[in-house]
Amino acid sequence: MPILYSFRRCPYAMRARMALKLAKISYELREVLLKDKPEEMLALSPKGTVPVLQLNDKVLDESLDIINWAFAKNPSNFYTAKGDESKLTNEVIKLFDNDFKYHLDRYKYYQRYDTDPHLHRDKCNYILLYLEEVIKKNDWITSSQPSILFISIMPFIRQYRIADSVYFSSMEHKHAIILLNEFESSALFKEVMQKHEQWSKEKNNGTFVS
Ligand SMILES: N[C@@H](CCC(=O)N[C@@H](CS)C(=O)NCC(=O)O)C(=O)O
Repeated sequence: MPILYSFRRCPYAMRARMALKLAKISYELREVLLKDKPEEMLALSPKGTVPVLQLNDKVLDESLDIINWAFAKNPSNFYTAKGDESKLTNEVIKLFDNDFKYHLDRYKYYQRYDTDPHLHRDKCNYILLYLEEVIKKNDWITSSQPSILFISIMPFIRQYRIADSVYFSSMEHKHAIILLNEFESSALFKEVMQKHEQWSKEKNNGTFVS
């Protein structure tokens, strides 16, 4: 059975858990605390980030690799991007993983980074306004079947909203607001956000997820 080392609130782990759920893959979930990572996880992936998926024949320690592996196993519950949609998916995910995440961290944790939060909040906003245009031209993104693009970027937009929800709701990016509401009220999101106690080898308290 695959083993997933995960941290509940990590956006990368969140999207990996959603992909496994959509692909109906059963696995053992081991909840990790980032300040107290288990040796077993570090032995598999010394870079020390979650999620890490241990399979029989390999270890996947990048969330997008986990998502693509799950999709290849069973794509039936995902929206399948066609032609240029795949290219757009990769471009937008890259924009969120790199630029949006960079500015989000400097907005949320401005004291740690010693930055101007408003400057970084505005940079995130530009990206959300760009996303508005992308969604307007590509209604498949709002398809009832979640796409890889949707599950990959929504956890970051959620973090952005949590940083200042009044401000978020007052902004121009209406499509992103609607999408986020759909995302947070979905059964998929609720299922992958269940709480689990920290895993340890001694307690052997992994959770069977199916
Ligand atoms: N590129 C990685 C990024 C994963 C990542 O940065 N995860 C964070 C948690 S959200 C982490 O594990 N950070 C290590 C730490 O804080 O010690 C992926 O997509 O899986």
